Amino acid sequence: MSNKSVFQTGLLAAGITLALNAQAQEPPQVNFYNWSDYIAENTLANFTKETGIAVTYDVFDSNEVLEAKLLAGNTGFDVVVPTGDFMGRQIQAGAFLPLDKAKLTNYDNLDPRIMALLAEKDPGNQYGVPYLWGTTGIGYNVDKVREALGEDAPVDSWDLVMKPENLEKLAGCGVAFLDAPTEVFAAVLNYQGIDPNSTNVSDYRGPATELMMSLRPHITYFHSSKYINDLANGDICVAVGWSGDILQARDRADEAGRGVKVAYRIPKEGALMWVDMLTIPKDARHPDNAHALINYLLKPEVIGDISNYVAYANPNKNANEFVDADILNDPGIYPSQEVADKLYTAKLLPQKVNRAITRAWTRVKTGR
Ligand code: N2P
Repeated sequence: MSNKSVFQTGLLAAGITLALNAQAQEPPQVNFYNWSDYIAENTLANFTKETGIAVTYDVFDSNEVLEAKLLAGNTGFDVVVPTGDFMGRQIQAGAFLPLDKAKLTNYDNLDPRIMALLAEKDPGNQYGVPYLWGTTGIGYNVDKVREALGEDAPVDSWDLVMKPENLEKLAGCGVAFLDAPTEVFAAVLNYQGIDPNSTNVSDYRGPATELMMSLRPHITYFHSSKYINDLANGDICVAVGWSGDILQARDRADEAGRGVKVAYRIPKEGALMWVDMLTIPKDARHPDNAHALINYLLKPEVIGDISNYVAYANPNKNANEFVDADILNDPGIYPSQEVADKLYTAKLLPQKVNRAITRAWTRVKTGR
């Protein structure tokens, strides 16, 4: 070997050593992609304090957005939070790493009834740990709805937002619908007396799209996070939205003290109940730290505190002692058995139905 190449080999070796050192010395980190308004104020800082793992935190408000990233791959995220039915189809697409349950020492805190329900979408609960759950119902401004529709306003029924003559009267004070096609179509089908998990493409293209088209002129916007502040500020008076988000709006309105009264109802005809899932993308770069974060979120006191902060129920059977009484006793968060019996869940639908839903939704949103 010439002197020159010895020199080069030496340089190369030094370079590799440097790179390895850099990797070893890279501060431990985890990249977490979660729903907006879905964690307590100090959760992540406390996790970092306890484990030394820094968290890069990013938020979304749509399963479709998360799914597009996951299926494209290379998201850069270590923990993501799809809703149960979306997780089911993403599992089939090979999107996740299986969980290493030996690393999840707090796993036994999970409620076995919820785990059994989830096993329909995740056989053996191999890929997902439930985070929080809630319902998709109606949030409203108590006074403005009374002004628009009178004392008999049907606030306990989907009639409030699915009868065009009612929605027309509410349009003046502002109406928001979630931009969540699978959830809104399920609510519409259920209202029409059709299976909310219909696998019949014509149900979506036909009656469900027709009803949405008749409501469309009275809907101010479709969006899945803006309605929290808008309800709280009195800028809209009705939202088809998520339980905890609407209850956060109620609390923000109360804190602002400007007399805006917000309420949430699970309509009497029934509503969608969903569970959001902690999962690890298959190409996650920090899978050990992802497990550490999930294990932290499985602690009763940690998830109890999150429920208090975001007004969503948790699936942790040992957390109730850490959850405030007004959260535990709120029927919009932990529904009574009678109401729970009317809730339905989203099943995995055939691909052709998912495509029909996407197309029908584009028609609904554009009004054409
Ligand atoms: C949080 C909304 C999460 C519920 N803002 C969606 N499943």
